[in-house]
Amino acid sequence: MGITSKIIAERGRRQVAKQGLDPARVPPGQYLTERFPVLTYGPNPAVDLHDWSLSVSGEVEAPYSLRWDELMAMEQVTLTTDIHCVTRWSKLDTTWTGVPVGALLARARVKPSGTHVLAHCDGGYTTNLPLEALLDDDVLVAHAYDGRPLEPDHGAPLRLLVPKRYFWKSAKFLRGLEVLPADQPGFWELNGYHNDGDPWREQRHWF
Ligand SMILES: Nc1nc2c(c(=O)[nH]1)N[C@H]1C(S)=C(S)[C@@H](COP(=O)(O)O)O[C@H]1N2
Ligand SMILES: [Mo]
Repeated sequence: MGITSKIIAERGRRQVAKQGLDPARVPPGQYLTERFPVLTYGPNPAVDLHDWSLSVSGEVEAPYSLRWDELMAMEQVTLTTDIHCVTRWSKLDTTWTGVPVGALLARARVKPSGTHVLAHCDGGYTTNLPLEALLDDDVLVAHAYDGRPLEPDHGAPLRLLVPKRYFWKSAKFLRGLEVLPADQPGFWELNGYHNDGDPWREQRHWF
């Protein structure tokens, strides 16, 4: 760990102690923020919900697309979780509503050949994850934050939420989940971010 991350880690530990929180909730090298920083590469897309769909494609028996009303008709889940950005902020107890990605993938019937998923976004952003990472209960396609529809800056109308990975894996403006027969790096993974991005192992960069 470098000197900067030591200082930040110390700051993080002091913050949790002061607030009576369990220090084990803050991954190494992270500090806590009450704000909700915005990190987007490029402009927010203009989205018309009448002309919007989410596709599930690739190594699946039954590829499909959902319109907005169809997605909203699926069983909805609200959960509270911590999020961790590679730029070192963590935010505790964030509350999200959406549909578990496991349910979306099950509906498409993933073939045995499907091992990874590339998330596709409006504007061309992509990010990759192993299939099993998306089957966790806490992984959603989320359309609401804190009981309110997502703001454009935070990925409206729909974003991925993958709390166990650094937040760049939580793709905003989500439009497609492509099941792949092999791993394929996404936008930031091609630009130096770690392929796996586990905050607990500080997998920030890989070159
Ligand atoms: N489509 C898209 N999704 C994205 C990004 C992006 O640039 N485009 N940035 C990622 C990064 S690097 C982070 S840290 C989070 C930031 O989410 P927030 O702006 O809601 O905090 O979104 C991720 N999802
Ligand atoms: Mo990020």
